[in-house]
Amino acid sequence: MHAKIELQKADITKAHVDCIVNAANTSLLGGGGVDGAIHRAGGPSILEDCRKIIARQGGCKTGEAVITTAGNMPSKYVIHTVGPVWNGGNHGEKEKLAHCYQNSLQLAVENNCRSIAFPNISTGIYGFPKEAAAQIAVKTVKDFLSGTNKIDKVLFVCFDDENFELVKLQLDLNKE
Ligand code: AR6
Repeated sequence: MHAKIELQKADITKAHVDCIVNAANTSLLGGGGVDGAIHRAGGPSILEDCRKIIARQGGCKTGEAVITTAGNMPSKYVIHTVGPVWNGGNHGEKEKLAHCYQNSLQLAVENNCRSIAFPNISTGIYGFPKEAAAQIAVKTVKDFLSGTNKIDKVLFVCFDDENFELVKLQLDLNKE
């Protein structure tokens, strides 16, 4: 594998990478959690870009991803992906969460981003169990990276200790 994977306990809006990923909702109009933090830190140009996307294609479906400016943040772009709402686990939640990571990485490559930071998509307001989410995040990112040399760095940015420890464990378990 060509790329480095790093883990941080931090605020993703401060990450110095080509693109940061937002855990958005299908409306793309903003919300709480990391979505609120990203819109606040980046400023109104992010919502302006979101409105253009809405005009073109409606919102964004669960598991899919779209790209906007990062406004005033250190990164160049925000990739907005919509994680699944946890609904017991028998409604395709795991597959949809994997699609979020795959589609975000694909969009990063298409936009010549060589470094990308992910938050723990769906593990806040959307209620996805954190351990399963960490497993899916690490496995999906590793699988993607094994098939490309167009990404140099993937950063997992965890906001809370529990996610940090769970992602750390998955990274340790999956060391080559
Ligand atoms: N940097 C990194 N991670 C953060 C930050 C931050 N600044 N702030 C929160 N987190 P959530 P979801 C973590 O609820 O579950 C929004 O209203 C947080 O600790 O932001 O996918 C959207 O508009 C958690 O681990 O996203 C949607 O409606 C992780 O980010 C809905 O929430 C995800 O928590 C999406 O829910």
